[in-house]
Amino acid sequence: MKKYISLIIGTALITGVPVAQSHNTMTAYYAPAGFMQDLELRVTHGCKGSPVKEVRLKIPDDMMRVSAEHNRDWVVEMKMRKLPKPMPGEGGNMLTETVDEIIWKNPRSNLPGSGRFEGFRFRGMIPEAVGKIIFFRSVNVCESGEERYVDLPRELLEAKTPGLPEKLLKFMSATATPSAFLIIEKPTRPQYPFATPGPKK
Ligand SMILES: [Cu+2]
Repeated sequence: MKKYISLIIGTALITGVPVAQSHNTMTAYYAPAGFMQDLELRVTHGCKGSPVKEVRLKIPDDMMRVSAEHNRDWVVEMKMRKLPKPMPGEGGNMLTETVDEIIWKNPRSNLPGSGRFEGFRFRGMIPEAVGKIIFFRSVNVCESGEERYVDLPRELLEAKTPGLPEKLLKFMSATATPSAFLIIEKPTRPQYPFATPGPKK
């Protein structure tokens, strides 16, 4: 306990940003199961003060139909991966591959190493797994060095895990480089078009 408190303080001192923002995170921590959802990865600082020149985001295996928002400051690149078996896409055509990684690079100007944050926007289909927590691994490539936010919790964490808030906080502070997380929640209303039934339960 003491150790992780000193880690938090250490991080805050080094980066000069509030503790809650001191790593790459999802801007919103919750998303409704089965929704096509706008998502954003928030980059809160560079590598020990060095500006960020590239951000790489790994898409979780069970997230499909991913696209990235157009961006006039960063060159956006997508890496694809083959699906284990073809699956139906929008409009009935069969998909054989899906987005594996989104890369934002060669910006008009690098993101300052501290004091400013930036959101990297994309969208995708949230898996139909209410209560599951999915992790987005990401890497900040800086003018000097890189930070790989790729660590996962040591135990399975789910929405129903007892003591989840403390466990998430501990996960986010126990290592220097935790993965960003997203908690899948039960939709409270159907998605547009509202006349059709909502996502399966
Ligand atoms: Cu950090």
